[in-house]
Amino acid sequence: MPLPHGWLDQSRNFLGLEEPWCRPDQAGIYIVPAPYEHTSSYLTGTREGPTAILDASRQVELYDETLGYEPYREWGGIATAIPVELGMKVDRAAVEQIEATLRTHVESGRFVVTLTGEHTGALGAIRAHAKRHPDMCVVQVDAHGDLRDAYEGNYSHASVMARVVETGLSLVQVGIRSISTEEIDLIRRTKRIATFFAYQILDPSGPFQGRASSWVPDVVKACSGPVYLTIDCDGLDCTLIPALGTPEPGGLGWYDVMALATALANGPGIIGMDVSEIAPIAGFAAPQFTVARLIYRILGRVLAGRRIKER
Ligand SMILES: [Mn+2]
Repeated sequence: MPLPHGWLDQSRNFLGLEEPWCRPDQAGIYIVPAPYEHTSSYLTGTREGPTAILDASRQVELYDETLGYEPYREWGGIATAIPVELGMKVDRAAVEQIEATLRTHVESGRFVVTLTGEHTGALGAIRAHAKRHPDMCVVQVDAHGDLRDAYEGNYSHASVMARVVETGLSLVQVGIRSISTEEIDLIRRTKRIATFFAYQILDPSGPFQGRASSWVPDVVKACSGPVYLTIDCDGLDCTLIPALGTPEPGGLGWYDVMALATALANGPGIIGMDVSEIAPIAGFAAPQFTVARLIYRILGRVLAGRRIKER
């Protein structure tokens, strides 16, 4: 049976999965590229990020030695949708298009991973998930607060989390190390925002001594419900992932982000996620490979967390 229209085959899908493991009717996970880029303020190219991640993902090992199985099989497969068609849409219209497309995927009950360009695209995915999971909270891994009220318009990568908080959702920020006075004021005024600055959690001389085993439990405690995880890749250290729209040093390492994802999956649970802000560097695949591997490893932890709760 051919794949239904709208889904990518082994030559282009996430992990290069063959049939039947890439079929949307049986897969427990949907990967949805939404390559939006309009307001990138420094380096451009994030609209190429989703395809670069898909390309690199085909080199990711399918066995997860930390779990002892191949997560894609345990999920029933992973189906990859064709990219959301944005045409010339920008700002509100683009976000609404992403939300409308994501809504149908989320309503199917699958675990949905959105691959977007600039972080703004995540807003549509977050709104689509909030419709189905009104009790969810958003955990944001990011170097930037993204809480400016307006930055080159209301729909920008620098104000995307201000739009999220306006919808009434709680927000937990992790790895923040580039933020304005205006955003700090908003954090102080708003009870629904908890911010874990990079200097507090990652600096060995800070209050948590840079140990994930110290700060991760506090992040989990700050979560008010099941978690939607939005990963702006610049939240990770820019030496680990240098292909970014706005690179910042001093971010999370591989084992930091894995410790966080594992604790969230085993605790409040993760109900959806997105990844953004990869701006590929020609001839340099390591950043997008790292992101592809991160996504796959997190998908394994999400499933392992659900199994712990089912016991
Ligand atoms: Mn950022």
